[in-house]
Amino acid sequence: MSFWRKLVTKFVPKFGERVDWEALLLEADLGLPLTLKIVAQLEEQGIERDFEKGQQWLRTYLKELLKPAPQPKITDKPEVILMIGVNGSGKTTTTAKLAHSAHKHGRKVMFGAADTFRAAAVDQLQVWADRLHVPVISGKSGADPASVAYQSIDAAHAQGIDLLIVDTAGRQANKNNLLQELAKVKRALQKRAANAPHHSWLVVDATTGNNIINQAREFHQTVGLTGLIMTKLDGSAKGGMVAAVREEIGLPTLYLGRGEKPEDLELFDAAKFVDEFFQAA
Ligand SMILES: Nc1nc2c(ncn2[C@@H]2O[C@H](COP(=O)(O)OP(=O)(O)O)[C@@H](O)[C@H]2O)c(=O)[nH]1
Ligand SMILES: [Mg+2]
Repeated sequence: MSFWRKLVTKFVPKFGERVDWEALLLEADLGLPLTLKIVAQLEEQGIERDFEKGQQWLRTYLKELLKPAPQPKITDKPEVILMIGVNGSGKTTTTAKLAHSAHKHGRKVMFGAADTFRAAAVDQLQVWADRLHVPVISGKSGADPASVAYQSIDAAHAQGIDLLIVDTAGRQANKNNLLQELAKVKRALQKRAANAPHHSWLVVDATTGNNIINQAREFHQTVGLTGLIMTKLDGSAKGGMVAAVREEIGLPTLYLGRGEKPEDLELFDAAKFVDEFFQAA
């Protein structure tokens, strides 16, 4: 049974009584502000008691809300993506997936291994780089991530790279250190190319549910994000948080991760996502 069906069974009474939209939408991970806004609009239209009508309206509303924001056309070389997110969210795996996809378009890719917090992190990126034949610029374990980032953009310029993807750490002694470190990495890239990074993408794990909104807010405040990538949607996670993040922070979802292999990356398609969200509803 789809998760939405389960929720419907739980929150929508069979006869006459009020549908508990608020509980239903919160359980679907839409977050409080968006939930309250939707409930108010259902009531305003007088369809809050008609579940089928309400659900139909909600589908259209979510498709509209999640419509991808037009992405700027980047002509700089290299185009630089900064990968951001907490430990284990899927940054390194997504870095590999993005390289795989760029290769299909004939682009030359390079990785910057700015997760110097753990030696294993550099090794993990190196394994992907070897498999995908991508050059990597990395520092020693414990090296300054900002200097690795600077070296990588410098090398990418020198080697005529089309796309530089800078992988970063998701952990530090404390959260504030991590945020400051990311801000410093960003400044280092800017020193070499004023428009870099062209993209600062937050990678979040769909299974972490509600906490995603707090992560997005914090990273956005300090680093300034331009897009969201949600991973691990191949599991039981529902992904309603992409709507909460769009509503509360204005951040568009760009890609979805649906597995651990390089090809398991999907361009975000709002209509498809919403249809799947309500699957079998
Ligand atoms: N099932 C699934 N696993 C994923 C996905 N993306 C990443 N992973 C796994 O999640 C774990 C952490 O990923 P990693 O890229 O190392 O996260 P990082 O710490 O943010 O760099 C690894 O075991 C990955 O294979 C996904 O879309 N689906
Ligand atoms: Mg990593």
